[in-house]
Amino acid sequence: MEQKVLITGFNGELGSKIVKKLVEHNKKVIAIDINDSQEKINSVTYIKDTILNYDLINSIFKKNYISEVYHFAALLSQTASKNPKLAIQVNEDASRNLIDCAFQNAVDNNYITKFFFPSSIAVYGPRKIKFASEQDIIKPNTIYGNNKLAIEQYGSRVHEKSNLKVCGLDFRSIRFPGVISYDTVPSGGTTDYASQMIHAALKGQHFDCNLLPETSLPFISINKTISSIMKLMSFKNINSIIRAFNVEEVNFSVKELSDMLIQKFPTFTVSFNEEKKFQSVADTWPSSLNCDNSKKYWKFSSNMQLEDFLDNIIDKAK
Ligand code: AKB
Repeated sequence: MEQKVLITGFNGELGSKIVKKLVEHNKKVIAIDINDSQEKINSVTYIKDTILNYDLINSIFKKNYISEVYHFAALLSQTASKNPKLAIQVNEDASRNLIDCAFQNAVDNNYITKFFFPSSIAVYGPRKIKFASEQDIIKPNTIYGNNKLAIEQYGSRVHEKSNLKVCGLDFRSIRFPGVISYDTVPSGGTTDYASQMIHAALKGQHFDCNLLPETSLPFISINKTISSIMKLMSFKNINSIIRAFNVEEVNFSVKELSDMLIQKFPTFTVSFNEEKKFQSVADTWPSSLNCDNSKKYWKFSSNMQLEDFLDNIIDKAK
């Protein structure tokens, strides 16, 4: 039977770019999202539905040889906090069902399914720390952070169970910091201020920031995000007990970003009006990340300076 790749949330910021990468790598893709595809690629099978439709998910695995899963369907931090019940249904229950289906189908057919899960710096907390390692304090105090941690832990347990069987699930995850795109402005996330500020500067618009100037967070560009996912999934094996890895390109404070943007766009203006629901979350997330394990186990690398990082995004966004 032909091997296929299942991707959920293909219309999102990450999913939409991963679909294209998978097609470039000649993969046969089944793509599911609650929204219609914004563009159609011939070799992709598009399904407009929700991952809460367990009968659909189960049938996809029953009818296909799913060799890889990329699971992007999720509610981000601020959206999750507004809809805690839906966040648990989507971010946890549906994710567990997807993991279970992938595992059981692979065991029944005696093969391994690689499963990529996008986790988040939201799993860290409750204190803000610098240079956080994967083994650091993991007591998130947001719905979203608990959702992500729950699936990291569940996927890692199923991965260990599969190791004993030599078939089943090969669970791999990245704890993403704020992702900054040159062509999309996300909403629903605590780190979204950075993308929103950059795009406001590009459009010559005033920006009213919901985080305090001294708030530092780690970030990664969309291009590095996509290349990191593809790199992590390209390895035959990741010989690590750690299954969820840190990645970071740069880290900066709100003021560092706004000062650099004002330097590049002299007419750009910024005001600061703290929104407690955003600030209270950002105050529990790390200021920066230790990526040594990612460098060691799957050769992640980055030596980007903030100005170059920003210039790359601005140049692509123009
Ligand atoms: C968010 O801000 O909610 C996301 C994330 C860091 O997980 N961008």
